[in-house]
Amino acid sequence: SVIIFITFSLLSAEQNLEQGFCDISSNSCENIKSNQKFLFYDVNPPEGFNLRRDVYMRFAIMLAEAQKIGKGFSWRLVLPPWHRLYHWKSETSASTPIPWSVFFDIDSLKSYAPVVELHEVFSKTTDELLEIDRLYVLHNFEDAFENGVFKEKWEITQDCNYVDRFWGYRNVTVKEIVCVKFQGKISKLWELVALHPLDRSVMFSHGEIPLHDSYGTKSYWDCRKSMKFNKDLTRTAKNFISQFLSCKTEKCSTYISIHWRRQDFARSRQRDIPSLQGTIKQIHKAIENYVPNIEKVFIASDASTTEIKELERGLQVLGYKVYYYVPSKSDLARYKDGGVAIIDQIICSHAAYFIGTHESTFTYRIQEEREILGFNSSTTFNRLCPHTGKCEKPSMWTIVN
Ligand code: GFB
Repeated sequence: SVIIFITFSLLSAEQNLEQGFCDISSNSCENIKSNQKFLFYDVNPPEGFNLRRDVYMRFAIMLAEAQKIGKGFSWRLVLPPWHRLYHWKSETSASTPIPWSVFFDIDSLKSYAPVVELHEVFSKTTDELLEIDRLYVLHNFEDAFENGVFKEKWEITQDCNYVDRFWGYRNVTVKEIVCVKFQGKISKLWELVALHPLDRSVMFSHGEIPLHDSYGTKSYWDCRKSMKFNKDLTRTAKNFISQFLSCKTEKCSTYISIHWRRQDFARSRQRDIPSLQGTIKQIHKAIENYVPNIEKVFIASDASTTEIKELERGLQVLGYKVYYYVPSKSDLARYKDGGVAIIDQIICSHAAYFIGTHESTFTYRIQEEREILGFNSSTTFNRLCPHTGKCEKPSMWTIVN
């Protein structure tokens, strides 16, 4: 019976190993942990930085939740390097893929989910060549509703396109490509992973298609809290706040902040945003109504210098002091467009009052940061309104601790 027992436990460990699952209490776990499997993903190329942060959270929560119920211990989420983002226009962001550590505190990310940088995976490969076992190219069903009902489902299909960018790396390839129509929550992706239990590396393209398992829950906020920024970026933002906005505390009472989203957003969503003169009036009105003692206005924006100068002049005429963060050449080279945008977000997060742009994910991430900092939600969920027509209040996604 001893022999039978040993055979059985070896077999089950082997099966577990194959499936990438292990029971936390079993001895086989250590063995499995050393046999890591890698889950890669990428996102629709035109999507911006802050939507991508949300997609990261969906995957990070998928892995962290699987671990909580004692599954998926061998899987590591590979942080997809930042490469050629549409909104990043400066030369310093142009060609080389950027690791997550430039923008985020990796130890903090790791405290929530089992993540690794792509270069850490490369360091485990031979010949600096990475061959992913299977790539699932996700795409939407033509019609999300069947007889008016939204059902979670997936279906393997014959054809789909994958422009193999692999985050700008030429030395990454895949062995097999599978096209899948998918709709539903992200944890449903485990069903696809389970189709090929021997796979040790799996990739999902169009990672933006699967939905959050549970948006706004404690897990969501635990993950969100772990997305701390790179310490250097935080230090630079705080120095700016202290030097120009006269505040040395977490919650400042000395300035109001505005996220004024322009560029492609201003072109494609004209019905949701005010004109430049309208923006000036709304900032003035908000200060008068809610923070009448404040005279410092911090503007975060992707607007052209001409537009910003015009906004500044309009506010100065009304007696305000206007601030915006302009990186030195060396800071831009170090932080890149992504880091500069994060510095803008951090400065907005600490203000006494914040006004954002309707449906901009850049604004959403600032609102979350302010929830984490403990601001009263009424100082956070405010938006610039269009000149005419409806102006719905932003949804309040308040923190769950
Ligand atoms: O972050 P994001 O997804 O926000 O994309 P939206 C906007 C990008 O523009 C940011 C830059 O990641 C920055 O690179 N940007 C915007 C800014 N506002 C600022 C700012 O105040 N300061 C600085 N420094 N940079 C969506 C996109 O953008 O807008 C979609 O995700 C699409 O792809 C849509 O383009 C129209 O949610 O605002």
